[in-house]
Amino acid sequence: MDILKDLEYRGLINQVTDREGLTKKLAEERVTLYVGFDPTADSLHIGSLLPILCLKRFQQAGHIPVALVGGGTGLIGDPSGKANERTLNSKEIVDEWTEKLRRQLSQFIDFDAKDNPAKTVNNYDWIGPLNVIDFLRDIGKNFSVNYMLAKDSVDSRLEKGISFTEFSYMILQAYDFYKLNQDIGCTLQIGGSDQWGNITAGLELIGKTSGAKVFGLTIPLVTKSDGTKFGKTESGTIWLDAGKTSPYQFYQFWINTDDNDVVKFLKYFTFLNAEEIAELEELLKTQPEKRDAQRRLAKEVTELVHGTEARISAEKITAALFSGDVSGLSQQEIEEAFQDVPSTEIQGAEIALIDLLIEVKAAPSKRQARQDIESGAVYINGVRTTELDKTLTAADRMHGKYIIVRRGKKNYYLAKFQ
Ligand code: 545
Repeated sequence: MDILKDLEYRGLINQVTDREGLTKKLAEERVTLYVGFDPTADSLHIGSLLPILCLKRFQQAGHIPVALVGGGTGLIGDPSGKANERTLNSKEIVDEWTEKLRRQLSQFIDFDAKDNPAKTVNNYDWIGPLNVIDFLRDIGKNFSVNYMLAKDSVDSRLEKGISFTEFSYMILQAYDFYKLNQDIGCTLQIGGSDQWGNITAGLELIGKTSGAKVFGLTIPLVTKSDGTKFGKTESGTIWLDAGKTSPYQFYQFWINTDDNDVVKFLKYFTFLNAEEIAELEELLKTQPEKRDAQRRLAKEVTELVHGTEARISAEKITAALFSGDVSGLSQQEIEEAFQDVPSTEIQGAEIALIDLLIEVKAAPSKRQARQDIESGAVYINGVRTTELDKTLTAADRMHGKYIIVRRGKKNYYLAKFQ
């Protein structure tokens, strides 16, 4: 398999330092490549997913992926793509987040592959022990301030200001590439397009010291056709940690992809091949209302990140809320399904249906509540209920705890009992 051809097909190549040379090298030998992730949060988010999946793509093509966690660089702060100076986090926090990211990254690459097992490294291991005199003499001497000022990450900050700390960041990332080249023969660094300056700084340092031949490749930053930022919803960032973004929310994010973006995202975020993607593209054209492409995208990515069981459960919740038949949902599935939906704690053992509709804010007044019940717009646990003076008892609760109220086609409310 020609990995660069596959990346090209997927639209995953932004810039390459020496395309021809790299194509040849990848065809001739097993290449060790790396991507770095700084612990700027306690979890990776879907912005990190594209480079992670690229590591996986390279591994599937027989190469050796290295995921670097920036336990050292995370203490400094990369100015690339950032309009403002970052606030520094404490060493304890950076340490804790480094470990969390390392564990998260590990789920995507294969450490037991026979010929090309993956590795994770932490750049604190070599940046931590560096002493300032050696750093300035042995590494710093290879960079002219003029060269550094010309980098986008610095140039774009000159007006607002940039600390010496962040200004120096590129030298540390360059040193990482040098170290990984020396120690484990790493010859390719990849990253998002915002990393081009830091990656080429590595080539500069290696070129001036050992002179080894190394390569850099960037992948595009993900954009959406409507111009809004990828990876955010009203409820915030889409994290890879199931405790921060539930698998159901994660699945919803993907299934809501715009028709104009879904083919691009299938290429970016799944391992489906060109034929399978072409089939889905055809279905998108002929029967867009079925949303087969979105459904497949959500399925593939949720499974990649959260596993089969969580994916099946997310599909089940989605189908239940869509059809209205919520009776088969487990306690955990109800909690997940209604995480973003108004839920109300109800005191007492029994409650009149009319009062319940008001309590959960499904109706603004008793008059409206009555009207909704009579017109058949009200469903309790998925069952249409037209009985005006119905009282709900413990027997009406799902799992002894919940009553799911629906008004109309898709307005859901959750009542929670003690
Ligand atoms: C550090 C040392 C190295 C090589 C790379 C680095 C990290 C790099 C950087 N990368 C970004 C990042 O974001 C935080 C993710 C965790 C919450 O800052 N200097 O660490 C992103 N990166 C992935 C892609 C990126 C980039 O992890 O490269 O472009 C996003 O798509 O912004 O030796």
